[in-house]
Amino acid sequence: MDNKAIAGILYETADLLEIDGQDSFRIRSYRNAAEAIEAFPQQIADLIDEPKRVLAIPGIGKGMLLNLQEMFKEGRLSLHAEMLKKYHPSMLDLLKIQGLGPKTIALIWSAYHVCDPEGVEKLAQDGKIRTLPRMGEKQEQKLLKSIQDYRRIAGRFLLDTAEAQAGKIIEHLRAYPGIENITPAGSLRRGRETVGDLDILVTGKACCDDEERQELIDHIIKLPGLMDIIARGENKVSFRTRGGMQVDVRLLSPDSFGAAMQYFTGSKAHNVALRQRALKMGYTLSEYSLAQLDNEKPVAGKSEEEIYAKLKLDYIPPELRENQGEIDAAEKHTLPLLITQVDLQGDVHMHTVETDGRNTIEEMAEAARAHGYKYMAITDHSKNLAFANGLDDQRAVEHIKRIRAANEKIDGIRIFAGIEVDILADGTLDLSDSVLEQMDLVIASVHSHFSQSSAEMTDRMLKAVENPNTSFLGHPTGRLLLRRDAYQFDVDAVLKAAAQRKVAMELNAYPDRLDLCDRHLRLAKQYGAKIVINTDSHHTSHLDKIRYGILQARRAWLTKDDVLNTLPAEPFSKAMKHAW
Ligand code: DGT
Ligand code: CA
Ligand code: CA
Ligand code: ZN
Repeated sequence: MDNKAIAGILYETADLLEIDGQDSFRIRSYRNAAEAIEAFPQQIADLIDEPKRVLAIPGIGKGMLLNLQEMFKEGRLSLHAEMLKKYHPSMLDLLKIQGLGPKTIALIWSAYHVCDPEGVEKLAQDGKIRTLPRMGEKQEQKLLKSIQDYRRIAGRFLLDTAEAQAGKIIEHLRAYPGIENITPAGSLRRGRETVGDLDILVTGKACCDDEERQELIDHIIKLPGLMDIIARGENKVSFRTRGGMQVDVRLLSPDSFGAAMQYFTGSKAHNVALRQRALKMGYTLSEYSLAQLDNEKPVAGKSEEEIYAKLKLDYIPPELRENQGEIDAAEKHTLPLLITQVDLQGDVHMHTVETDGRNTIEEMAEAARAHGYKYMAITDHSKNLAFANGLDDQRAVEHIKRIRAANEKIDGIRIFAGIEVDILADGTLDLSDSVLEQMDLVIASVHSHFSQSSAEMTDRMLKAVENPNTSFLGHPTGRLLLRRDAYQFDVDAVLKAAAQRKVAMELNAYPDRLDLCDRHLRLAKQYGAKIVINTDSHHTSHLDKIRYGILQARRAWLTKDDVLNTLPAEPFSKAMKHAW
């Protein structure tokens, strides 16, 4: 169990205790422990045999230590299981509905003994929610919409979660004799912002013989963390993991591996278009091969490259396979040379212990240098973000001095002094102009008043774009994937204004954000707005998450030239002052 999984169970336990009406002190102890573990930089699994080190984590007492030990030993927490037995596991589904907290769930339960999304939806449709204490027609309508949203996102996973799960499967199979290749296909390979189920393709000698295949499947289903088997066949097994993710593993002979990669990478829309093209050229394309239409003789199948080549197309990178014009472009040899991770010369959005980060300036700098970056920026929060201990004018100026001093001290990387300043409700920035002017770069971000009207939010963002100190807008739409929608505003208007003022747009690579999204990035490029790709790291380990941003940039057809932090330090710093 990793920290995220442990924290998840503790959060759920806290919520269940609250539904159960238990005392607030006990509830808080579970929530505090969950927060502490979620943010803890080391894996608890590595410390669990050293109780002293676990107890040294703030928020973890003796009782919580026993809980953690139980979780590692039994793979479950008995209190959590008890509560789910007392109510019903569907309570956990209800808790995932945005805006439906333990208090309301308890209210619904005590009035109607209903605890599943469908049941609550029915109650709302029948007007039975509005009659509850503290509820009304408006809350009832909001709840109905939240249940619809929940349906849309349920069963999907963030890219990093999906990638980690794929990694575990690859690890589990790596040493198995007779396997040549194990690779994820489907939406994960295309880098889609969320993943439904995992599609894993396996090939090698072990996949060529009926008996050996069954032995391999016997091994696959010994995967740690596998919960139940959904289907098992001759060359395929589907199962669910404890985290609720469905995985389809397919075993393929090397002759058809390329065809299978092509087919199972999708997208479906891309495949349909490609198959039509094949038919027009006298071929048939399947998951087994590209073959002659008349005599069914295979002409390609070992690799994707040969399939695209036979179809007279340039190779189409997986990220582009969404039937958004890529087949035409591949035919005309006009596919863009997509940006890659090595093109990036710096990461310029990160936080330190001065606000809500976990590491110092020096630690972040060393980690960024180890990443191969030529420059970076420290961009802590401003005072409006009180819970993050944001900087006021005076602390911001002192922080600039610390950043400059670190830059002097540390060789091999240039450290820019920056800030992530809040865009206040009226569109002004949270710090004085005289302070912002001293920064090498200023990220302007919305962190509050998300529910303003679209007109107000648009004005607010336009005002931030017009502020001469703004270098780029941070996570411009504010969405949190699978959790919170983007706030309402006129995206086109803001992108156009940004292009005109030479204010850039961030592609925040943090897997919960991926903001701007691929569609908006492509729009930004159309309008001539430039992009900066950053991790928004709050810990040195987060710098790795840049790859999820690169995937989205590639899905948006972006090249090196579209992204400012591919520039060397000098021209980049000028670009942060609107000169490019
Ligand atoms: P997901 O799982 O919802 O994140 O999205 P995908 O793209 O991974 O979709 P999935 O798992 O249903 O299927 C994996 C790939 O297999 C898909 O991208 C294309 C291919 N595929 C699946 N079903 C069909 C189909 O009916 N027709 C065609 N042409 N391709 C299909
Ligand atoms: Ca899939
Ligand atoms: Ca699938
Ligand atoms: Zn932010």
